[in-house]
This record gives sequence, C-alpha cells and structure tokens, in this order.
Amino acid sequence: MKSSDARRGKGRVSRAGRVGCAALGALLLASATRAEIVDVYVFDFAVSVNLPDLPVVDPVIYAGDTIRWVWLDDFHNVVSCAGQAEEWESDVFQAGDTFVYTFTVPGVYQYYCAPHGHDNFDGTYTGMGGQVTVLSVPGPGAWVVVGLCAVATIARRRRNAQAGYGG
Ligand SMILES: [Cu+2]
Repeated sequence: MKSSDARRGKGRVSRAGRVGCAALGALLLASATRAEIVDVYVFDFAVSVNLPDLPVVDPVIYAGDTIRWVWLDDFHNVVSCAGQAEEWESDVFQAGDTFVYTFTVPGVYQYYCAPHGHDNFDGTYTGMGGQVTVLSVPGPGAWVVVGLCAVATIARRRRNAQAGYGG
C-alpha cells in the first residue's frame, strides 16, 4: 500500500517535471529560431504598428526579425538616423508600397521621414519619424536554466523516493 503510493507519487512528480522542462525547452527553441515580420504603417504624419487614429506605438522586435513598413499615404520614406549600428533608407514611396529591413544588432534605432522630418545627427530626429527597439534573442545562458530544471526534477524524485511518498 505504502510502496505503491510512493511509486505512483514518484511517477507523478517525474512526469510533471519532464513536461515542465520540455515546455521550457520548446519555448526557448521557438524563441531562438523565430524570425517574424512586423508591420509598421506609414501615414500622414506618423509611423506606427497601429493603424491611423489609434495610439502611435513603436515596434519592439528580436534580432533576426524584419520590419515591413506599409505605406498608407503618399510621399513618405524611412531613413535611419546617422551613426547607428543598423542603417537603412527607403525610396520616397506611395500608398500601397512596402519596404523591408531585417535587424540583426540589438539596440534602439531612430529613423525619420526625409520629406517631413530630419536627422539631428545625434541619434535623434525631429518631425515625422519613429523608433525600432531590437532585443537580443535568448542566448546559451538560457539553456543553463533548462539544465537546472532537469537537475531539480531528479533531486526531487530522489527525495520523494527516500521519503517513501510522492508530492
Ligand atoms: Cu513623411
């Protein structure tokens, strides 16, 4: 009776631990291999992940992700401010056009629309423009967490087996 309880308890704990670690691992793998395309709308006279009339919001992405600027109005472009790790410059486009740029270096990047703004040459802009924040993807250090998770599960199994109960 007691030993069967212990076996059942042990099985329950190890299964829960395995599922937890596997889920964490899958999450890390997904974040490490993800490469998304994030739309930013270009319109009179702002750039935003939201459509016009909604709050203007700048995108936050991960290194490896791509920004796709989508023109909703005519006669705008997107140009990175000078002196940043990432540099891009689109043509002056019309409604319906798009421009893509893939960011690989984590950082905060400012850009402007040349017809309706300008570079302050100190990493900022005046007038029409926006910002792209690029976060680094989880590095090898994140896998240490998965390893510790597995070790903790094994240790708990041993403790439970010695105590003769599950929990
Ligand atoms: Cu413009």
